[in-house]
Amino acid sequence: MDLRQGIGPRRPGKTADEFQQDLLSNLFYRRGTTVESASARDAYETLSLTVRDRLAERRSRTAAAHFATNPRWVYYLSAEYLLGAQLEQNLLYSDTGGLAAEAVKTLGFSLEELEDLDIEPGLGNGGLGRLAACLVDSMATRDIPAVGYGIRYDFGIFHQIITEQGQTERPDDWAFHGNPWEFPAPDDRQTVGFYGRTEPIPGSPTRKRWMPGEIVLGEPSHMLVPGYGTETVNIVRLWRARGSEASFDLSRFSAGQYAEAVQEAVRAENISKVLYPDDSTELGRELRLKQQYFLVSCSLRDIIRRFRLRNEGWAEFADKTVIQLNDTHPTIAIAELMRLLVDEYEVEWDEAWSITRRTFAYTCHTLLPEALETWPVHMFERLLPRHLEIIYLINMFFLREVEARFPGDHDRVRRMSIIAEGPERRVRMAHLAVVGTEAVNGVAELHSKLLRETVLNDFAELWPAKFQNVTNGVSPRRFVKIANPRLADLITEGLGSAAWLGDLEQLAGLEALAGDASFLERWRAIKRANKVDLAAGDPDALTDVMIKRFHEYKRQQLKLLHVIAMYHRIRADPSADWVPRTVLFAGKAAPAYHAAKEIIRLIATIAARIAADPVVSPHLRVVFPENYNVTLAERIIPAADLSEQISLAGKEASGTGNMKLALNGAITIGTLDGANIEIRARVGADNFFLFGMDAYQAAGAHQQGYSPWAYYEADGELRAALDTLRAGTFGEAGQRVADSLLGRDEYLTLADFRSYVETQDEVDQVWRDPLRWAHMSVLNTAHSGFFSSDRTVADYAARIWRVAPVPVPKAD
Ligand code: NTF
Repeated sequence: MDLRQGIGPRRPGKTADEFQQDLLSNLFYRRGTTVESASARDAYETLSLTVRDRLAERRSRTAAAHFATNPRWVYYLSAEYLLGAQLEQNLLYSDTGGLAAEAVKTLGFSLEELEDLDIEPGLGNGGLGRLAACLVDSMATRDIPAVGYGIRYDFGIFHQIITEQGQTERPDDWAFHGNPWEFPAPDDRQTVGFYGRTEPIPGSPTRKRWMPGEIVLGEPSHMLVPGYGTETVNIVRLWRARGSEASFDLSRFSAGQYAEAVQEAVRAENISKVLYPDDSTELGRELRLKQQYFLVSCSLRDIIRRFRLRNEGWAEFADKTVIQLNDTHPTIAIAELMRLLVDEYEVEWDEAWSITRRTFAYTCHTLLPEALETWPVHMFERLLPRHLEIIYLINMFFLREVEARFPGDHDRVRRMSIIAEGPERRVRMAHLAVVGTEAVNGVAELHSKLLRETVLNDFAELWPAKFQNVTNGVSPRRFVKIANPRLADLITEGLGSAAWLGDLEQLAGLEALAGDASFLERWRAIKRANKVDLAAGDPDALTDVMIKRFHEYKRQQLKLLHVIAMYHRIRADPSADWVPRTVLFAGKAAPAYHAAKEIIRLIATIAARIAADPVVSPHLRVVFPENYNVTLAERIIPAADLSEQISLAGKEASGTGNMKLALNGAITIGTLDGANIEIRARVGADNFFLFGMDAYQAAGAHQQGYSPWAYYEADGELRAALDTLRAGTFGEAGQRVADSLLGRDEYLTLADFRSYVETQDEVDQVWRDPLRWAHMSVLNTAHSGFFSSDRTVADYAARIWRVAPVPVPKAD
């Protein structure tokens, strides 16, 4: 029976009755329960399956269209995906929200109740992982044939608890109740080797045989990624590690050695146990490299399997395949593809290298030297002996090329080598990523420029055409329509159509309404209602939010110095006409990053102190909702008035929270860093609170003898804030934060303090004029259309991937 001959599976129906019937069938036949005994979770799972079926039907048409077209594919390799909760998005993308709300009533539940059971898979850390989720959404929305590959961690990013002691971490067993959105695909299981040794193959100078010492299975499952306003449904395929059958030692088990009997299987399964295992030990670091190779090895074999379904030979591989490396984590893929081609498929080295280079592209997401990954050569040699040999060969040919271009420039050769020499030789993954790819891009204009001028300068001189910029973007569906339905409705009404959700530049039409007093009043009322929902303080107070990972370069400590300055001012003159503010922090710190955790602890102390102070608390509140994740972001962003984007210029590659907040009408206070610059250029300098030094001023400061003490001496208000911390008024954490600021102040917090506080005073002045504020707010939304991830994906498609959309026909 050929399904494409018209005899296919029964299509899920479109009417309310059909939806209702499908829901009941799923409750009986797939959940195995009845209406009378259905729990909320039964109802949630059943609804999810009913919605999923509708997407699965679109998926089958997508696969058929892709198969018939044999297109060029995008494969996105990422260690992280922060997909967010699935139910609401899938209701929106399948246009079944209304049907679902009615149908679940018959089971005795409301849709909201069931949405609360929808857990987000926390398979990422921060911006990098959420960007991956926005890009796969937009690839499907743009009809681009794509698969996102990642790891199905058993435990995602930790669950954060905040107490007055600061942050504690609990494991996040996200799939404890199961994950109805996931399809296991055990037949596509892959085998991955580690350790062992290599052997020459007689008669072949470049081929080798690798005999791994450990074998692990990679078992895939996938989640559906529907496009918005289109028929395409792509997938994200996630690998989970399993021991092979041989990893269970029956004889030991029979002898009562139960732990020993399963130890090999446990070791294998540890590979996909947690996202970013602690890397403060050698074992932890090795586990991370193991994860990276595990992801890459499974994914490349799957990519080759898919290629071979439609093609023969290798001539077309690079024309049909582009593999995007999301930062350096999957960079070992370059050596792995070489190994597969040369050792397993017997392709000549030069041809294999040509294929490899044309297949990959690399996105760099940082400028911080400590975030550019390197691995000790000795670890590589033990874990991936064949890959190290291949990297040496790649490096040898590459350095010859450098020598030929720059004869006698030995220093350049040393700087550019993939292997860093020194007491401990290390493999520089970013260098491998630049050498082995066709395109390299940064994630905002400034970032791409600084990459070319600083960390990757030698490479940009060698291959200027390779370097590009693709400014990040965010999904307007998730971050406006789903997160902020009131605002989405007003925008749709104002623009006369909902087409902006698929073409965000249309928001520019709001400019015409920015002078309309009644529109501004409604705009304000929505912000207020969102604040009431968030329930984080007085809805009439200025809601000042700093939501992002905790890192010293992002400078949460600068925001705190401002809070302490306000605290002092209010205490000194309680009856003055203060602008009421709620300062909201949210975000996680890496468990081993002690300085960042001190800052969280200090925030918790200050928040409690202010709350207990009857003089200050009517005017100022500090709140710290715990466990920041996509779901919490969707509640905070619509309620924000002021968006804190205050990193030291030159350190934040892009930022994406800045875009989400501007899109929702928050006004940015920020430095000339990352995408802030592009936001300001679009929303207009008058609608953006700029402060601080620029990246070039910041870069020279330490060499020019920067002294935090000079700022301390010169600024009475700063001195008072730091003295309060030093005196221990806000506990030991405060003392340590002050010591760090007065010690080295790596991120020039004190240097930017005065400019920051003065700009915050300006913020207060504007806030006192509510219509002016609302006007600025509308203009922020109106001019944020550029920051749609649909535009980002269109940029990648045109300039880096060179892929064309493949439309999927509608069901007849
Ligand atoms: C992050 N990089 C950057 O710090 C953010 O500025 C940027 O918005 C996101 O990537 C997405 O591009 C990283 O997380 C990493 F890992 F590269 F440091």
